[in-house]
Amino acid sequence: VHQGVYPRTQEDKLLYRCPERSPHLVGPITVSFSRVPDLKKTKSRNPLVIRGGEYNPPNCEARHKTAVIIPHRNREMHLRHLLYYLHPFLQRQQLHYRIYIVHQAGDSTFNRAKLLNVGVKEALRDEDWDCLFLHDVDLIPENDHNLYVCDPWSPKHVSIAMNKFSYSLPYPLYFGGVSALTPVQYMKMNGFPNEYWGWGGEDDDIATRVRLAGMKIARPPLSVGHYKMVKHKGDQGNEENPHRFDLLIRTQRMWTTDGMNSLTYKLLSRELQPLYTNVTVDIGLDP
Ligand code: UD2
Ligand code: MN
Repeated sequence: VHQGVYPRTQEDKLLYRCPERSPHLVGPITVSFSRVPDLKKTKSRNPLVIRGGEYNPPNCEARHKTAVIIPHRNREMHLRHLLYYLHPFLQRQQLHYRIYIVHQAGDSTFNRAKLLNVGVKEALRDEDWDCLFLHDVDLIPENDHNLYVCDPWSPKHVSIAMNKFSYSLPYPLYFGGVSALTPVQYMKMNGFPNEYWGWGGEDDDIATRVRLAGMKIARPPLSVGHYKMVKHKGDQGNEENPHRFDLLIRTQRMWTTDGMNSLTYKLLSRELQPLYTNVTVDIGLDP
């Protein structure tokens, strides 16, 4: 009905919701890591992104608002690759979005899942996001039909076809990489575990929590869930977690008491960078 007519004022905007299918989608995207993009250049290519890494479509009212939450330490190059591709990708989807980097302070053992819990808590203080995207820093989506919106019924595992695993799902309950939950789904499973320090296991714990909380894992079509991971070695401070198998046996007993309801941390700073909000946090030490 409103084709070709653009809202001009804030009032107009309320009358014009974005179309159900964005006209800006292009499908498959070529992702290359041959040069590391400069943050200033990425900013100038995304002039409508405001401080803190937030965006609203200029000509229509977004149907969805998504927080992208990225656990991070010492991966600046990967972050530059991701921001270069992710900002235009999300804008083509006509989303209201904001990118949060959750930075673990200090150099004690890394804890991905706990950082994600912190990110969710901090993001929900800003806005009533209707979707939370929990996102590794080194994974770049390769098809913009992979919409960064939630499934209202089920937690969604999104990075299902990666170059790293020859573009197929490595095993049925795999939940690593990128996932998307509504805040209600996230709280229903008491969030993610806080007790996995170091590499591995936490993703399988999360997949089990989904089931224990009475939900199922949703996935996009395989052709759409394509991701390219930047090649990397294991990080210092994120060595394989030797306790992960012991922990995984206890998920059923632990999930109701370890998670969002037991989360403690010290917020050290919150900076509004041009392309993202940086949350620096002290999450304590590996016991
Ligand atoms: C796999 C999973 C990941 C997680 C991990 C085990 C995939 C694609 N991803 O990733 O979701 O389950 O295994 O814990 O299968 N990070 C930092 N700095 C560090 C260490 C980690 O920023 O020093 C962050 C960063 O966002 C990274 C993520 O944690 O992408 C996962 O760590 P990884 O990339 O080293 O682990 P990987 O690729 O085996
Ligand atoms: Mn990785």
